[in-house]
Amino acid sequence: MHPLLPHLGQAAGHPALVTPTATLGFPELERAALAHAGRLAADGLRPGDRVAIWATPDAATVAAIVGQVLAGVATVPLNPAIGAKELPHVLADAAPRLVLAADPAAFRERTPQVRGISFDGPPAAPAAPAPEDPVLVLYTSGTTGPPKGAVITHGNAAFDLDALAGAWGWTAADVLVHALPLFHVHGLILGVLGSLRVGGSLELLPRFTPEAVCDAFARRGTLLFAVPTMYHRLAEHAEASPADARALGRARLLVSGSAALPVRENDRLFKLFGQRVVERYGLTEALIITAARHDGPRTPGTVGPPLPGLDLRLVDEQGRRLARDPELLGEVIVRGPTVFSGYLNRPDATAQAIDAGGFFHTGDIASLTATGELRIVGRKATDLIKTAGYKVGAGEVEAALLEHPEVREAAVIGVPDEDLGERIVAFVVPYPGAAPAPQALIDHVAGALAPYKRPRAVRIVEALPRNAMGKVMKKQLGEMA
Ligand code: MLC
Ligand code: AMP
Repeated sequence: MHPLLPHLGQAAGHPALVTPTATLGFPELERAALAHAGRLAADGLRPGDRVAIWATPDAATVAAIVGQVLAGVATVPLNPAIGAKELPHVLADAAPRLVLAADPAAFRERTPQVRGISFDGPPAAPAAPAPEDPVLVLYTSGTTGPPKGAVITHGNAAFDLDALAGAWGWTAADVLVHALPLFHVHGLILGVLGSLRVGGSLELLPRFTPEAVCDAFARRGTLLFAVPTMYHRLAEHAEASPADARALGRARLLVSGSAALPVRENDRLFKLFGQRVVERYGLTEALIITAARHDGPRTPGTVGPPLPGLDLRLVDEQGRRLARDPELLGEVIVRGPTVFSGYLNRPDATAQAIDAGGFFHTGDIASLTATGELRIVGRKATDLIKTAGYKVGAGEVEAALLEHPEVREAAVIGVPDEDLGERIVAFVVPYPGAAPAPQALIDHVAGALAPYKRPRAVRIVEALPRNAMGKVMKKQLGEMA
């Protein structure tokens, strides 16, 4: 029995994975995964090596990732829409032994070394990973600089998933529906590894549309994982389609996370679906650290209590622990088995993020309610933007804009948005005589980084508001936007 995926190979009586083109039971999934692992071993890969994979949402990609889990090889998932500037950085930093894709032809131009996933290897004997062995390297943005690779271990994932299964009564009887990308914690660890770990059924939708999600619930879904932008679009859809509202309302549990769900939206969902969405909070480096329970209070505006086994605290600017008092705001810090082992090749950044006591500093500002639920109110750094559930550093967008030949200065902010939570807006000062078209600059960022990092609006200005020190006053930009 594999320590992370104990149900693999067991006859469950229901499929492990359903996509529009494939249905795999646990035994079939294990066979495919072991054949892939065998092929990797025959190619000389050893536990601890890294393999990058273009994270397209299909059964072959999931089976390959599972095979890599069994082989003890760490997976580096690549966003299929990753930009031209970011891809070389990730490949150089992660230095994967192989780059794989379910459809290699689609990625050959960007990665000439890419290979197809093949399930014709001699079945491998699964490796027995230790809890501290890496399972995934997930690239995540900071305020400035290129994304860093967060190294997540087998132990991190197993502990977190068990805590969430406990909080949500998540069992083999559940059918999880998700349409999240497979290159972040939410879709890959919670969605894919979580469903397989509890032995449930995973219905993986290759692309999010409200219709496809409601249809999956009309057929057999019991559990939904989605970001607030998806819930917003589901609400818009359900208001016009009562039958779909009823289908989703029959869900056992609707879970929201990765970004703030406004109270007003939460109430709207409650009216539409007849049940309160369950919120949970986390981040790439510490996985999910708080969650409302299926049988506990679901207080709008809060993200539930800390998961059992984690030491979560609020600290003031001097690092002093704050008492549990709804009036006291502090930074969330957390210590425990879900905290990652560090950033790949970045001991400096790791030392900055994890203090001497082993606490990871999240950068999120929150208070604790009298009943111990976390209420997130903001972020320490204004230069981190959450848009449609994706984290984007203002600095990386500014750097991409500055590489455009017509851009002399650039400043990027997040502006509140009903659909996206925050919308990326760029202010650009062109070189004298230049007149860049806003759409050209938007396309430039979408191509250099990834479409989700593109500004939704670009304002051409003569100068940026700066203080006496020459620093751009982003608050003023917010008022201008
Ligand atoms: C538009 N597009 C462009 C473009 N303008 N492409 C290139 N250049 C341009 N200038 C394209 C987009 O690529 C996309 O293409 C289409 O237009 C629509 O884009 P969109 O409106 O931006 O997004 P959409 O496809 O509608 O997706 C919305 C969404 C998505 C909510 C489904 O944002 C999403 O999946 N978010 C989830 C993020 C997530 O999983 N976060 C978890 C992080 S983990 P095309 O071809 O695709 O149509 C974490 C920890 C935790 O946070 O706690 O969970
Ligand atoms: P990422 O690095 O992409 O994993 O994003 C992590 C960040 O998303 C956290 O630091 C929070 O700022 C934010 N986040 C995640 N879940 C929630 C939530 N339920 N409510 C508010 N913010 C959230």
